[in-house]
Amino acid sequence: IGRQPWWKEATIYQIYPASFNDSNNDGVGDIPGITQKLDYIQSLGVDVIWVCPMYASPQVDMGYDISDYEAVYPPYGTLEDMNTLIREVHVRGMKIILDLVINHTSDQHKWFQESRSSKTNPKRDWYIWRPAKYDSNGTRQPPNNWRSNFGGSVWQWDGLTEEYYLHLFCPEQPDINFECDAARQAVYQSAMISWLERGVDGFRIDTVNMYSKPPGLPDAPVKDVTTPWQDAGLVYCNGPRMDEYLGEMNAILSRYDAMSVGECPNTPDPARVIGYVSAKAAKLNMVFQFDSVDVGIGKISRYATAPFNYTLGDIKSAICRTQSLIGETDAWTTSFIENHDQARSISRFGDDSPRWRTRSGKMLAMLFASLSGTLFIYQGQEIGMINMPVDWPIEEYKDVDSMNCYAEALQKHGQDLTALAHTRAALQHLSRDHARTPMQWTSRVNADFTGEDVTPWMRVNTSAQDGINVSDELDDESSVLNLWRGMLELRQKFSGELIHGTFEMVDQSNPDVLSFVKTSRETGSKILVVCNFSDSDSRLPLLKSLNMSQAELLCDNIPEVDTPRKEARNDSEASLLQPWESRAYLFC
Ligand code: TEU
Repeated sequence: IGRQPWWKEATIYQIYPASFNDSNNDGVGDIPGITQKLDYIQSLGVDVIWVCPMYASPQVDMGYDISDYEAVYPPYGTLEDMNTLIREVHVRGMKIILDLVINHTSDQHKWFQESRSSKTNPKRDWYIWRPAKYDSNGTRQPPNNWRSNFGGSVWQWDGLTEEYYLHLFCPEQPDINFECDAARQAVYQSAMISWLERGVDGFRIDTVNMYSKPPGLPDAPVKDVTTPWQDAGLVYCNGPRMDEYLGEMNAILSRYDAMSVGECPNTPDPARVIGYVSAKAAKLNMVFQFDSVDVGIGKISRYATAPFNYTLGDIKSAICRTQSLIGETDAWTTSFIENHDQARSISRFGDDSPRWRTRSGKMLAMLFASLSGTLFIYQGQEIGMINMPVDWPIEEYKDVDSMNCYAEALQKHGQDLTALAHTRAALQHLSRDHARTPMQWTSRVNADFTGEDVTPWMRVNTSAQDGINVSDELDDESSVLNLWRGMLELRQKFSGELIHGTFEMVDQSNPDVLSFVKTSRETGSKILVVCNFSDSDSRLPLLKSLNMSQAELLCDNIPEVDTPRKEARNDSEASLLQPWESRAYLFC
């Protein structure tokens, strides 16, 4: 295999600055708050932190609407605080990556202010402006039928110069025109080079496959007849000049030995993904595919779904698709199930009731820590944080996506309470807000995220008082937190199997148990992982290819049940899996 790049065996911990740790008691997390917790993060076994946008921003989309790439959002701190964070990360032998959000800027960015000021402004072409179309009644219409990711049309009419501009997300997030060379170079300089010069070690690249728009901006096929605005993800992602732009960006990153992980939605074709992440292609080191986090979301739109609308088979095939990138090709992949855009995984794929939340959380940790690729953990995932309680009112939801979705439902269904209840149930299950409640450090009021007398920007989840917090879990050997620590150690010790190994799903048709074998390419040694995704007893799969009498139990999520039972594998009791039980066995 030769010398591996540093980012392959790294475990990366994602930090959402607003909700991580508030050092100055203003109710909002901040950069000094992150620096204070670096020892904690390192003690987990983490090598790299990824800090979500901390740039100057009007915060319409929590900092993914940037008004100045080279300034810090004042409530989070200063450039000096960033310098300190970068330095303190490096002192510990860790690395830091930032979010690179360049598909769009904020409408408050000076580039856009200039661009919108007149049709002849030199920066007019830095954004995507189009004239109106007129229908047979002479009514003004946007140039095409694309639906914005946050609802409504992607086109915003600008009265001053009487043209529309394109925004794939909020109207306050106008898309940059990557076809304009000057705009591209300014983006690279301001958003990338300025931070690489400050010492950051790479980027998580937002919406990485949306920069090149399809020529002519053609209409999307009509899937939803109840609205003029159609999901156009497959139309506007992966446009013809993507490889060229990513090649330019990769050339810059390579000069700094910096890593890249791109967010790659709407890309069902594995060949297209491999084109981004094969080493030879030299575009991106790895991407986040959406296969696993999209399990159970609505087909027509994200929240148009009933909770738990999936089978274990859907999870299995999602995992197979992303794991298959590592194998015959020189591509690399990622393992993750949470981030700031996803509800909590225990609430989605485990069971967040008090009875099973710890056990199912540990099972999910064993599963995702055993997959090949670079591992990402989202803040709070390591302590098994769960969704906001279902009895919280809609006022506790803050995300623009949730708000727009609810407003749309109100408009569509008015006083139809059943339809509204359906939307509310979908938000209770899937909303991005669940990932954004403050980090739970202790069981005290406000969980020590901020002072006890402060009103935090989002309400602290009451589960902090039920044992889901760092302080209680550090003291508890059988906590989700300590299982994650154990798994991160095993991941380093058995990196040949767990990080680089080949992946084989076994017992594929079993509707309750997910089982797979990881094999080291160097030694041939194998690790079998079994996860019972059900709240009743199941059985270990019968695998003719593995000699169970030679298996060594490496890790399991019910250590309180005596080990001899699990090791006496020839009797039938040993093959019994309890609800949500998971085990990992080594075969040397
Ligand atoms: O998300 C991009 C993305 O693909 C979203 O459509 C995602 O599926 C959505 O958030 C689900 O509701 C990135 C960021 O991760 C997200 O936080 C930003 O809001 C978005 O880009 C715009 O910058």
